[in-house]
Amino acid sequence: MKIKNKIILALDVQEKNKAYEILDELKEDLNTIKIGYPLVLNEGPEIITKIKEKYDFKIITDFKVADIPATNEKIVNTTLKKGADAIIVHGFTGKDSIKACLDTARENNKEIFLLTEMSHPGADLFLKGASEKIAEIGKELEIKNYVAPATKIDRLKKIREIVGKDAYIISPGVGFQGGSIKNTLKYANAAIIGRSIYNSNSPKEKIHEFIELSKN
Ligand code: NUP
Repeated sequence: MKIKNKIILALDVQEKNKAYEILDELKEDLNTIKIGYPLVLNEGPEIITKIKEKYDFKIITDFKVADIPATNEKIVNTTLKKGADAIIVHGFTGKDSIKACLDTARENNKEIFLLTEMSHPGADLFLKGASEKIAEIGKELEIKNYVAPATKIDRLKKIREIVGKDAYIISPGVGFQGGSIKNTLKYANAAIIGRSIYNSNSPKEKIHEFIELSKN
């Protein structure tokens, strides 16, 4: 997955017309977007198919899949068949649950992103102690793609050390949550950015600011 400008837009608006408005504005600057529950629960899962048909974006669905293997398989299969290119999967549920997602994605010729550690402060209580183990399970299962936090650079660095230089890490928490794009891209392949862009008066200017900051 080659991500244009190393930025993935987290499109957490809830109305499809707002989503289209932002995508129309940013379609030259991006080739990958992330959508999740805020948009899909409001507009229905067909929104994944509609965006895929209307635009040329890679779509990562942020459903943080976290169930038993049999249920994970159904969630992943349905999501990918709607047109998503990849799906984000929680790691704390353990190897069998992760593997069910991985196998289902492979059957669909699509990908999973394994979520190791989260970007918000509260995640430190449980996930900080588990994330290295989750990354190790990912490596063992030969998973290529990971999610790790831009707000905790030392943790992002640690996850990079575990998964290795050839793994693909995408990182949320830049901008609104306090992470710096420049520091994040030292260890991550791309930054996930939501509110700082879609809530800005000019999403286009804002994304160009991030592109500049990532270079300086
Ligand atoms: O650890 C995570 N932190 C996080 O913010 C894992 C995530 N998937 N996210 C998502 O990234 C979050 O749900 C939102 O869609 C996006 C960050 O958005 P923002 O803080 O830039 O608005």
